[in-house]
Amino acid sequence: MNVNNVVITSTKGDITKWQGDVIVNASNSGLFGGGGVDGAIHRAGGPQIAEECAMIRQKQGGCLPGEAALTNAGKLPARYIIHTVGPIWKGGSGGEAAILSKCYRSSLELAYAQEAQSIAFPNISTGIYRFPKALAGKTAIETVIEYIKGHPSSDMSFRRIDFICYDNENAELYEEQLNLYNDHK
Ligand code: AR6
Repeated sequence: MNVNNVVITSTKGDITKWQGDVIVNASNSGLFGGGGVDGAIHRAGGPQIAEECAMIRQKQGGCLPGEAALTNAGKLPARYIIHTVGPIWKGGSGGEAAILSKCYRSSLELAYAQEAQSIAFPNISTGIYRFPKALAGKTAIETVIEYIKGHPSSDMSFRRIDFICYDNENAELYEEQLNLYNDHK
């Protein structure tokens, strides 16, 4: 779909194969690397990424949930990795959706500061952090659309925002939800 000349897509696949300016990583507060998409990004990108994460850790002590930090992309076919920390799902009454929304906003702001034209997001928090997939997808899409609508085209570096879904459930949810927004535009 297209919002103010920014193309928003969802694709099923592996984010480490994505080519563009910024790949977003679903990291942890210590930026330590881990399992899931974080593990895949560090494995495919090589040790340069973890080295820069260690420098950020030394300087600012990592990231709180909702925040984001930028590193090199190592061997990956992108210019940067933005590491954001999603909320751990604890039933929903702890502001998890607001924190998840902040992850997408912080990442877009950081990417915009690098004049990124394209950015790829995984389905943050929907794996090891157990955030319900439907609510996470709705939150992600709404936040991205709001961000674009809140910035005039002259103040917008992005041409393309891609959601890369790894599992079938997320791929189907994103396709459905993007179609829904398209129909109601
Ligand atoms: N490409 C795209 N998406 C992927 C890939 C991939 N290669 N691999 C997994 N996913 P998760 P979280 C999807 O668990 O829930 C780590 O240990 C996966 O299907 O990676 O935010 C961190 O260090 C799911 O939909 O991240 C943290 O400790 C989505 O990525 C913790 O996990 C997110 O799942 C973060 O948990």
